[in-house]
Amino acid sequence: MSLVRSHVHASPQAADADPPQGGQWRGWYEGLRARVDALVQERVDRMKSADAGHSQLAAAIEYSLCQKGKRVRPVLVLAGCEACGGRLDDADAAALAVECIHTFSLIHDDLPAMDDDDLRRGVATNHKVFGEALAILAGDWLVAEAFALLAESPCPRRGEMVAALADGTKAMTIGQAADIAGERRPADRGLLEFIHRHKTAGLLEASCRMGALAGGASDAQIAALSRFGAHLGLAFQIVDDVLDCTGTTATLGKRSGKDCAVEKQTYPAAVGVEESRKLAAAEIAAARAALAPFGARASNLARLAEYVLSRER
Ligand code: GRG
Repeated sequence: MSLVRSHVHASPQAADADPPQGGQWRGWYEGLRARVDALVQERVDRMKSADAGHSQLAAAIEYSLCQKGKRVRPVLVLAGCEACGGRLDDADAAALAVECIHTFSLIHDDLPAMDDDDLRRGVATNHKVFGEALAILAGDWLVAEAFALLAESPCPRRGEMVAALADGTKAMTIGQAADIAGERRPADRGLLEFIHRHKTAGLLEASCRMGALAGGASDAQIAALSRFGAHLGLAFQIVDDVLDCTGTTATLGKRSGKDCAVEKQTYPAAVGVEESRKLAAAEIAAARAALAPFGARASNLARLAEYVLSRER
C-alpha cells in the first residue's frame, strides 16, 4: 500500500517545527518529515470522509495528530528502512502507525489523571479543547488505527511489525506506571533508567526495528538498528529531562519545570544537569557505534542521533 504517491515538499507547518540545522542533512530530515505530514493528512482526510467523520471525535483526533511535531519516530522508521536499502513506500504504514501511538501517548499523558498539562506542541492540550472523555476516546481510536495501518502494510514482515509496535506500546505503559509511582520519591538511578528505557526508549527502538523490517533487513541488521534505537531513546529522554530544567515554555511548546515541580524521577535530579548531558552524549556515542555495520548508508541516521543530543525542543 502506498499512502503517499509521490515526494512532497515541506509544508509551512513542518517548516515551523524545530528545524534541525545542517545543510544537506536538514533537507533530508525535512523531506522525510514532510512525507510524514502528508501521510498524516491523507489518513485524517480518509477518517473524516468515513461514516464517523465530521464528529467531535474526528476533530479531536485531527487536532492532536496534525499539530507541529518533530516526527522523530516516523522519521526513524523511514530512515531505518532507507539504511537497509528498502523502499520508503514499504515503511509508510509503520511510520504513520508509530506516530499514531506516540500522539495517543501524548494526549493521555496530558490528562489530569496523568501529568495534568494544559500545553502541548505549542497549543492547548487535547482535553482542554475537547474535554476529557473525547481526549480519552481520541487516544483509544489512535491505538486501533495504528494496528489497522500495520494490517494494511504491504510489507511481508508486517506480523513482526505488529509485535514490535505492541512491545514498544506496552513498554510505554509500564514506564508510565513506574514514572507515576516514582513521583515524590528520592532520586533513584536504577528506577530512573528503568522508567526511561520503558517510557520513551521502547517506542524509539520499535520505530527502528519496524524500519529495518520494512527494509528487508537481515537479523543482524535488525538487531543493530534496534540497539541504535534503544540507546537513542534513552538519550532522547535524558535530553528531555535536561530541557525541562533549562528550556523555556515558549521554545518547548509545553510547560517547562513541570518535572521538577512534581518531583519526578529525572536525570538532572539524580546526577545534575552537566552529568546528565555527559550521560546523554555517551548514549549517543553507543547509538552511533551500533550503526557501524551500515557504513555510509547510515550517515543520515548518525546525524539524526547528533540532532537528538543538541535539540532545543
Ligand atoms: C501510550 C500505551 C500508552 C499508554 C499511555 C501516557 C502514557 C501511557 C505514556 C506516556 C509516554 C510519554 C508521553 C513519554 C514521554 C516521551 C516524550 C519525550 C515525549 C515527547 O516526544 P517529542 O519530543 O514530541 O518527540 P513531539 O511533539 O515533537 O512529537
